[in-house]
Formats: sequence, structure tokens, C-alpha cells
Amino acid sequence: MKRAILMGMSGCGKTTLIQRLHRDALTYHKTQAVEHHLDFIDTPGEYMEIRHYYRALIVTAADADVIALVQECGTDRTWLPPAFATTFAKPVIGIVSKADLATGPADLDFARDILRRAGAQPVFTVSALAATGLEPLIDYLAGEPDRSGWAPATLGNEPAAQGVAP
Ligand SMILES: Nc1nc2c(ncn2[C@@H]2O[C@H](COP(=O)(O)OP(=O)(O)OP(=O)(O)O)[C@@H](O)[C@H]2O)c(=O)[nH]1
Ligand SMILES: [Mg+2]
Repeated sequence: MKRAILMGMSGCGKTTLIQRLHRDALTYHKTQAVEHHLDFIDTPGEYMEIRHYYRALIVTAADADVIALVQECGTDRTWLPPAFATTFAKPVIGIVSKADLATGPADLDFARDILRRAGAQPVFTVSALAATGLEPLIDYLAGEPDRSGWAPATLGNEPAAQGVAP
């Protein structure tokens, strides 16, 4: 099982998605601080919206196996900069949320495009409210974590320095 940290602008549906995947009642509560669950780390949207908090996201991401960037559809607002995924030495996936609000395929494509430009791969499309599109995401998260890109493994694979006394 992979532990995912959810990042995305305020109100994009991170907490509601976790509630849905936990089969909890869907109740709105504003995320005020990082919330650690066994399988998810929920972050406040402000951590994406205010650059000053990027450092907190990066530090908190150390406890996750995968970064999940969340972009709601039906809006042209985003705080996900292009290539944001390169901030992390871990797999970065995308989640288009609130698919039930899409007025047509263009809305979904727009949101997917934002996530792909940010470097997320693969991109899932879900609605926590309508409980659609969840299975592929559940299957992905159920798989073993991919730790091949982690810094400690990379460092460990480096050839020993030549001619340097231990
Ligand atoms: N239509 C629709 N509304 C949703 C969906 N998911 C969440 N919402 C609504 O969007 C609002 C914000 O949802 P949250 O899950 O609290 O958003 P968040 O990303 O956790 O926001 P912060 O905690 O502020 O970062 C709530 O009123 C939810 O009911 C969805 O799939 N469809
Ligand atoms: Mg929240």
C-alpha cells in the first residue's frame, strides 16, 4: 500500500476524497494543518497557494510514498505551476476532482492538462461526491510503493570514490 500526500488549492476536494475513500460520512471541515492518516496525508490548500509554505509541503512529503496533486475541474483557477513535480524525488500522480461538476469533456481535459504540465503521471479523474472514478485510484494506491527514485537508494548506488581514504 502506498501512502499518498494530497496537495492542491483550497476547496479542491482533498479532504472529501479521503473521507470517501475511508467510507466515512462526507462532512465539510476546513483543513487547518497537516493531518496524518495511516494511508494519506492531508494538507491545507494554503500550503499550495502561499509559496512560503512550499517548504512545509516538501518536508511533510518525506513521510509519503507518492505525491498526489489535486486539481478540481470546472474552474480555470490553479496554483499548480508547470513542472512542480520536479520538486519531489518521488512518484507524482494527478487527481482531477469534482468530475461531477464538469460541463463537458473540455472541462476534464483542461484540468488534466494542468496536472500533466505540473508533471503528474498518471492522472486519475474522480468525483468524491458521486463516488465515480475511484477504483483505478484505489488499485494504484494498493500497489507496492516505487522507491527507486528515492535519494538514499540513488546515493547507495553510486560507485565508491576512488583514491579517498575512508
Ligand atoms: N460537486 C462536488 N463537490 C465536492 C466534491 N468533493 C468536494 N466537494 C466540495 O468542495 C468543498 C471543499 O471540499 P474539501 O474536501 O474540504 O476541500 P479541501 O481540498 O480539503 O480544502 P482545504 O481543506 O481548504 O484545503 C466542500 O464543500 C465539498 O463538499 C466533489 O467530488 N464534487
Ligand atoms: Mg481539506
